[in-house]
Amino acid sequence: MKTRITELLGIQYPIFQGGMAWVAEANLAAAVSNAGGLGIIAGGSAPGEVIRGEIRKCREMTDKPFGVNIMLMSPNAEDLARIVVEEGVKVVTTGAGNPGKYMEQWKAAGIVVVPVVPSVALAKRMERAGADAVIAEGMESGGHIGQITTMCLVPQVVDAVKIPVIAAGGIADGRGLAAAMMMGAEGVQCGTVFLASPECQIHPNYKEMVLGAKDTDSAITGGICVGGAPCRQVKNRYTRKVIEAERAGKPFAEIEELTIGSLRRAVQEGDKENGSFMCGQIGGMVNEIRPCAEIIRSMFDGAEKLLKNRYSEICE
Ligand code: TUI
Repeated sequence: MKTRITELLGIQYPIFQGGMAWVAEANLAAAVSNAGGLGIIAGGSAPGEVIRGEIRKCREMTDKPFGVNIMLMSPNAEDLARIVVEEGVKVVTTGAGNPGKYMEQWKAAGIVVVPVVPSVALAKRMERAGADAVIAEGMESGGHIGQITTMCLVPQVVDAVKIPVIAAGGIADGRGLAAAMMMGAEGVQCGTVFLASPECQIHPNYKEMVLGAKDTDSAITGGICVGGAPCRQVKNRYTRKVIEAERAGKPFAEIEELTIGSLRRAVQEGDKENGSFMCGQIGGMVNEIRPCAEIIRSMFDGAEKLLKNRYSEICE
């Protein structure tokens, strides 16, 4: 499958692995890149030097392109913005904010910049600021989300900008990929499906939570409290406690106290009760552990068959 994204990045398949904080480290990123997609190391909230180490490790594990995601709400964003330049990273994706102030230094370094956008307005702003492409991420996604679904967001962003659009949120097989391409996307970004890979280094309990989740098993925290960031994860004691506190109108600081360390408790400790197991709504369809190469191959094989045959199947 050849699109402006495969051409721009020199990759075989137009699929990005989402920059999942605490999750997406060198092993996962290298596996996705070696399989022909674009692996991404998540900056998350880790110290800059830790991410520098992951970048160097990833380079040892693959000679293919890979990227780094910078979470703009994180205090490490400034450091990471500099480190990606120093380390000669080829692709930067951003999330949870507007990367405008870093754009000039990244473009001067020849970095391909691909911000995640939750709305048409931000997509347009990013195009004007010099972004090479945008990732239109629907609220089906795990983690920090916007308000619009992938089905509604992707075609509206495609119509609003000239740069390539990558669809994210709710995509985990050939059907999702084919649908995204039909909406005008030139690539996809997937997170949840890669959680269920042997190369993903999360606690085994996290994988169990994803494999066990049904379609309706995610909950959004931060959806009510003022100043909060809406965040989707698998329903458990943690989500019940946070949502209860929000509904009771508890002070922001008290709610924040509950959320601090919750992603680490999921990823590293596998604390099924008190962890935040970020996972998209498509988790209901992710039911087995498969290597990244197999995930990618089956998605593209499936999409290719659909895109070739579906018309004649339904339009006789
Ligand atoms: O960033 C994500 N997903 C994430 S970040 C994360 S770590 C975290 N943990 C707890 C609470 C919050 C975050 C977990 N998952 N996805 C990309 C994304 N970006 N989703 C939404 C946005 C976004 C939101 C607002 C992008 C830009 C934006 O701009 C606002 C503005 O105008 O500045």
